[in-house]
Amino acid sequence: MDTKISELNQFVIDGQRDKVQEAVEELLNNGSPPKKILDEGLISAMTEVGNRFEDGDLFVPEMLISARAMQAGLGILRPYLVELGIKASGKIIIGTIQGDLHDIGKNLVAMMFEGAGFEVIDLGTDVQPTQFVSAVKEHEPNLVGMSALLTTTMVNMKTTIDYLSEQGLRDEVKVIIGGAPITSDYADQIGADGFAADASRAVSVGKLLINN
Ligand code: B1M
Repeated sequence: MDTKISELNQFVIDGQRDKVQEAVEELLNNGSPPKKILDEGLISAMTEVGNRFEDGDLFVPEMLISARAMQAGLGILRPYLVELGIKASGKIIIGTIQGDLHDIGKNLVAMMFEGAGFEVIDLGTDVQPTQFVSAVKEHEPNLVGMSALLTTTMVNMKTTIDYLSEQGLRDEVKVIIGGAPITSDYADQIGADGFAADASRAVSVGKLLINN
């Protein structure tokens, strides 16, 4: 990895947003290929952040700060990637389930997917089953991600999965769920394809589900 790219990598890990932006601009000005900046500068840094989080060496606030720094760099890089027609690793529609307004964890999951090179369509909070279904029809994602923080709203995940089936879309997507009250058993019980306990594992599970 060249020096500038490894510096960028470290700025993302350290969550230095301004430095990340400057480094991406400098790399682009010096002719570094946008795909290399994405893969070696941003995505690999977020992979490392995820690994450190899973090992307990880094916590949610630091992961959020890194994710925001990564997003700042991605903001500069995005037009170049669009121009090159770089294909995302996958597409995920994500939202906090109907009746639930908690979005800190969901946002983190969304950012980690973005950091892994996914196209992320974030439907926000209090997302009705009909909204998930419309979004699947419109965007044709590989993955649908649902987050719930309340025992009273987690049941709406099943309603959403059932509605996807009713609309003939269940086989078109893999469904991954998470949030504080969610367990792997619950995911099995309601017919989800995957469960993850945290944002970093959500990406690993999502990639496995779509064989990526
Ligand atoms: Co609320 N709240 N809250 N709250 N809130 C909890 C969840 C609660 C456990 C607090 C408590 O009583 N101890 C409790 C739920 C009890 C229960 O259902 N068993 C609770 C309650 C009761 C409520 C209200 C009903 C309170 C009231 O009004 N009486 C109300 C409900 C509003 C609503 O949603 N309709 C309410 C409101 C709020 C605030 C608005 C004040 C605020 C939310 C702000 C926001 O999100 N923008 C809030 C907060 C902040 C919390 C706590 C304190 C923190 C949640 C959080 O952000 N954690 C929470 C207590 C707690 O969890 N300790 C609590 C940090 C975040 C990074 O973690 O969201 O778990 P988390 O996400 C993790 C994993 O779960 C996982 O990855 C994330 C990162 O590693 N994950 C996924 C999450 N989604 C995933 C999706 C995946 C995979 C992994 O795949 C797609």
